[in-house]
Amino acid sequence: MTLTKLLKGLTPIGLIAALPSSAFAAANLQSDDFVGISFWLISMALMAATVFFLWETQSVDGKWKTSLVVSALVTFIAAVHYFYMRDVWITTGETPTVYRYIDWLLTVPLLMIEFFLILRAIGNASGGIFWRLLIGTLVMLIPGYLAEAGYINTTLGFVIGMLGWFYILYEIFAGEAGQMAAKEASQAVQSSYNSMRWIVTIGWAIYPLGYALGYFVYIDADGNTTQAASEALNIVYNLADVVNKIAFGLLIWYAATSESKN
Ligand SMILES: *C/C=C(C)/C=C/C=C(C)/C=C/C1=C(C)CCCC1(C)C
Repeated sequence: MTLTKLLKGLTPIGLIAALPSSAFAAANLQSDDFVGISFWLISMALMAATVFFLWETQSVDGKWKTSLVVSALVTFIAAVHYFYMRDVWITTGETPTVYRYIDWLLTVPLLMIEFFLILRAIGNASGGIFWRLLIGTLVMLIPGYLAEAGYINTTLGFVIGMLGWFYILYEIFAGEAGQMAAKEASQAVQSSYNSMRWIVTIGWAIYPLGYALGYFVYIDADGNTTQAASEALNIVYNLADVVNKIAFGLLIWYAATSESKN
């Protein structure tokens, strides 16, 4: 039993520890490269969070185990992408757009599953809710990628992406999902639904802020982005990930442990 538990805890650590070596050769992190340092710190925090969430599945009741595993998958996938993004930034000084969006494309739908699991704990959540949230996610992320990667105009990508985000907000506040949550549910489930709303409203707002700094604020006289722009964009996206992946996972963990003990 103890051995199984130990293995369960050690497997993710071993897996994650082996990953940085598969990213390209470790570059030299400069002491004044604060964006690079933030990539480094957050990749470690994401690994630690993964191990923590997996470990804690042992001490929560059945329905919460899945939620914690999903939180762990989010931080795990992000940790791997952070290793690569960190190397891109440190070796080239460029914004790791492709890795960033592949990460989001995987982790944001997982967060949607997380929301759906919370809703299901409240009552009979229809599959339609999940699909609508997923469509909102794609409308938010795909134009963002196309714009950041230079395929479409950055204002156009921003506007369409914002519409996708507003649609998600509509769904969780006023749509079927919002109405379901207003119905009777335990204290812990209600509080995790509320945290979810806060995260999607305030936590997610940090991303378009980073985008705006990167493409609309720190531009030079010719309208081109500057070094300050890519630094602002990356540091703000990184902080947003701490809030929306690690802190959000901790909120779920808090709800799960408080409901499991009484
Ligand atoms: C773990 C990663 C998460 C939760 C990523 C979330 C990303 C967003 C909420 C991105 C939003 C954007 C807009 C609302 C406008 C267009 C630009 C984006 C893609 C940065």
